[in-house]
Amino acid sequence: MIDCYMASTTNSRRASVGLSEAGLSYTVHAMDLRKKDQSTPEHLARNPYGKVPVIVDSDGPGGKTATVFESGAILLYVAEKAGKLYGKDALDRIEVQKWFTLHMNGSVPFLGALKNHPTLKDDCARVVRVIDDHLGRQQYFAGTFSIADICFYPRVAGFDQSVFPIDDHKNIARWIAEVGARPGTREGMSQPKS
Ligand SMILES: N[C@@H](CCC(=O)N[C@@H](CS)C(=O)NCC(=O)O)C(=O)O
Repeated sequence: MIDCYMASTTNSRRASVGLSEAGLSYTVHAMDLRKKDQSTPEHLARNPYGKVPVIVDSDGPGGKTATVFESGAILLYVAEKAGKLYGKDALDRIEVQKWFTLHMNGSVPFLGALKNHPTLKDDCARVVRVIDDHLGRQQYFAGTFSIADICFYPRVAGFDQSVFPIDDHKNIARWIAEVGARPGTREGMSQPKS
């Protein structure tokens, strides 16, 4: 059984979309960040950083319980557990790893911080141009839909266009529409229900 501790945030939805797309069943525990659910002793035992998302898998490696924090680590865990979403072969896995790392270290933090740090506009424009060019050449970041797509999608779905006009980039807009129509992605994006 997998428990997913999450809130209505883009970081959290990276976890729920990953779980849904991997076809793993999970129970959502909605955390109220305003009430500081993330700072309780119970949650700090799951994640000493006191953040969401966190997943707890009672059937982890060797049948032991695995607790995973950081949305990127959660996606890697889910892909490995399910044997899905991690490239179609060894070469393609390298593509997944490159784009996953670029998103986690570059595009996602830049776009997330832009609203409060307008000086990041040039950095955002640069990385968005690279992403748009790439998605003009292929359907997904790697050869098949993967965690490289999932880690980026919640950040840009419904992105505030007045902060950055991401929808003006036609290949990214095409990719957002396609990924957003996937049943697993829709299911994950609809969490938490309450
Ligand atoms: N790098 C972390 C970021 C997680 C994060 O910042 N979570 C926020 C919600 S989006 C949070 O838990 N904030 C509550 C707090 O910092 O007390 C990840 O990707 O999981």
